[in-house]
Amino acid sequence: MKVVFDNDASSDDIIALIYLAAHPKVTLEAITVTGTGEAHGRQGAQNMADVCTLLGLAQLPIAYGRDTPLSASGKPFPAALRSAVDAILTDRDVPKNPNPNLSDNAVALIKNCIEKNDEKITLVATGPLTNIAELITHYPHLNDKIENIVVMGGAVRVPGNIQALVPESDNTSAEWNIYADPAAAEIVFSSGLPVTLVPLDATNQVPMTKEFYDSLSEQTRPELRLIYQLLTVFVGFLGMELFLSEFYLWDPLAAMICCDPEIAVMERMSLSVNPETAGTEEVCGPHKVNVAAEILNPETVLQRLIEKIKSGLRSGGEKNYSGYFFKKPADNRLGNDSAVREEKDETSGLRLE
Ligand SMILES: [Ca+2]
Repeated sequence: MKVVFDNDASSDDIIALIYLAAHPKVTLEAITVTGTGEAHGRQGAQNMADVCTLLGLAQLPIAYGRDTPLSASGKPFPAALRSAVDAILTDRDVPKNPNPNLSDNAVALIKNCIEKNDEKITLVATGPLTNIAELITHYPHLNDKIENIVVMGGAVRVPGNIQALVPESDNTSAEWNIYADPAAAEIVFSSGLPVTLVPLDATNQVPMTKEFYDSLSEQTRPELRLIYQLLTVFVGFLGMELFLSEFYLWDPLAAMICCDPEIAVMERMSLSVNPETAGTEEVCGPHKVNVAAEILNPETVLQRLIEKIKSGLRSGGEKNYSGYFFKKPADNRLGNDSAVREEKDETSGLRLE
């Protein structure tokens, strides 16, 4: 499965990227960052380039998109949150990518990826849909080369999440990725293209658990340690109780359903975005999308996420990853010897630190 990962460079987008990079079914063709999401486009793209270095994908093409929504009514994520997300990798164990393959035209990058490939491309979209909507608006002749658009977004039969970031809002129906650019979401939902939507209805079914968080603290792989560090930021910010009740792995679940759709029960629905509220509503319409309505065995999902990442990383050679993690400068703390030390660690039970 050839994937372009369009995202907004927040913690769970990064975890989704780690999952996609490790999944044996997936070949990542490019990463695009929307300028209308949690991170600012350029900084978000640089951050994703840095994570790619950790994953051995230092030269993966990355681009960021326009910083204004297609929708006049689109609302930006709160400024303080955006600044925090821009700084998400500060003090993390992630090497800087000194020479990223970075450009400023996300839509052109997706277009080029689709055009150059004989195989159809799957778009995984875990931020506002600005880039994807622009693509399908300007280049409709490429529609039949899009295998699927897997979207994390919307709240169909459950409340939205605007008040989680803006408590004074009276909006109880919208989900942030749609709220930030409702017109873009409407274009995607009504496009007639194959769309798989992973809304809050699905992500709410996989709550964070203390056991999962604690188990990550035991992991020594740099990628898994990064996941632990990213989650620990939220534990520090929210406190453990709120972290466990309010934080979900929204974007990784979309990535998992993209790769293994059998973990969800899908319902076919026609959806429209309410122009007043940006809520995602079931309507009678000609085009239907696949909506992840129910997660099967939700209690196994978090462990499955980690196991898939671990097994994918172990077979890294198979995916031909050849970057930072597998050949590193000797003076870096994630240097060559750490892989050796880690292997010993897996057998001896010793911790790296
Ligand atoms: Ca996201």
